[in-house]
Amino acid sequence: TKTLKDAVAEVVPAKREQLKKLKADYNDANLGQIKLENLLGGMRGLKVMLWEGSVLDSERGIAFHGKSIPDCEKVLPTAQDIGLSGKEMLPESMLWLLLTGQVPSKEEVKQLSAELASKGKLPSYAEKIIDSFPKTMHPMTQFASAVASLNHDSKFAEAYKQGVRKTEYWQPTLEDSIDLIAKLPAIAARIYHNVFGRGDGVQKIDSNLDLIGNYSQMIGYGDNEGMIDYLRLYIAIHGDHEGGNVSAHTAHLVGSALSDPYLSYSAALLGLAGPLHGLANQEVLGWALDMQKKVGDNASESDIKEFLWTTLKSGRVVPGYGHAVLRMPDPRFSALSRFCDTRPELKNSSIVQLVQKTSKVAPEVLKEHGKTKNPYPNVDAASGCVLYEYGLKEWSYYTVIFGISRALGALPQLVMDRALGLPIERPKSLSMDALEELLKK
Ligand code: NMX
Ligand code: MLT
Repeated sequence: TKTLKDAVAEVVPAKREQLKKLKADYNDANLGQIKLENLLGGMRGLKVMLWEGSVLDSERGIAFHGKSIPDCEKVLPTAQDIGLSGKEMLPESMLWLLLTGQVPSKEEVKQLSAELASKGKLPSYAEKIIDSFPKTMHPMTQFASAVASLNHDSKFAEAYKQGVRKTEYWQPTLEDSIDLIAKLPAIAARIYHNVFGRGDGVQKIDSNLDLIGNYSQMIGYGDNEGMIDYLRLYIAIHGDHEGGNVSAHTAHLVGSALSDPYLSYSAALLGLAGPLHGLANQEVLGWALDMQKKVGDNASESDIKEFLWTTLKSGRVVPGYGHAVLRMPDPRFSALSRFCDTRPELKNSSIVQLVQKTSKVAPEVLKEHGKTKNPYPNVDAASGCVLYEYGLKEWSYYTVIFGISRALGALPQLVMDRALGLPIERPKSLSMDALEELLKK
């Protein structure tokens, strides 16, 4: 059975060759024009980043190395496949796919799970740092700070100091990335325990469990099969959403300065903590509960519409709706909804029902409102209500779970950036005066 490191080592020469050929054949090719509206409009649509793990199509949604979510659900090994219980794909399987472009065998996933378990314990200095945070500090601030602190042990930073060759940068980057992914559950669980008093408080790791089996155990859900499988699905499908989203892009940008994976991913988490990005899943739940208070159970469509209009007329965005790229309901939303349909405990939940009903009504309202380019639900519309129904009701914690996931995509790209020797990112900026001068010519 191949290790993940062996599998990546096999892929690197072909990727280098592909880049060489692309440069040789097309270095001067035009990928489109840059208009002023791109510069002023958040660079939407500009093809200016290389990202191997996934590509987002506005009409079809995300594809991980060409595989849609339903494709992944068919082929990626599940907990059952490695001798545990649970039918959803494992985040370990997604990580393998994102790093190598290949579907791992059951044995490879089992071995990766064991490797992550063996590396999952936090050093005591990191535990002390986490324990020193005030309980009132937002869990995402704690998460990003704790991740940054682990750069104390970075193998990449050490290797760089020792003068490692550029062609070998990817190797300690991969080691740091695997170490970090292994430790994210324990960091997240310790924060959960400190802030909300839940979970075992000691982040014990069982070497026979998968990454999320262990995480669930640490946050007090070790006996809840539904929740464990939900977390596996959630964390697998939030892993990557091509490169331009704020968190992934930030990891890539910071990493381009050869900051190690801990620093790069810490920065990514700080971007994920914004309400227009990952914090939206916390916002959705608060908003949906306000709606529930107002409209009650079994709300009518017109009550929901009225609530939506109240939100819009107050000048706020409807959280969980719209997207910078997608022009369709987010396939991740559909995958989570499908999960709800298969579980009786969720199907009958009033908050899950309200969220589902809202997803039928909101597009019409948002179309009538006329601003949003995409009136459909994104993944955040669905993710929180399931956690809430399973009893994880502390929604200021929800984005931390997203943060465990995004490492599965952002860190593999960092490995690839180093394997391909991509340069420091440094786009050109202009002032308005400079723009006027340029455009008048
Ligand atoms: N509710 C109300 N107005 C919206 C919404 C929404 N859900 N989405 C977009 N708009 C407005 C937007 O504020 C903008 O208004 P203005 O011209 O006054 O600035 C206008 O519609 C055009 O925006 P778009 O081009 O459609 O969207 P953009 O690409 O700029 O932003 C989001 C994308 C996702 C930031 C935006 O749709 C939004 O704020 N959604 C709500 C927050 C959310 O769910 N974020 C999670 C995204 C997914 N994730 O996990 O990161
Ligand atoms: C994501 O998963 O990063 C979000 O959907 C935002 C994006 O893709 O821009």
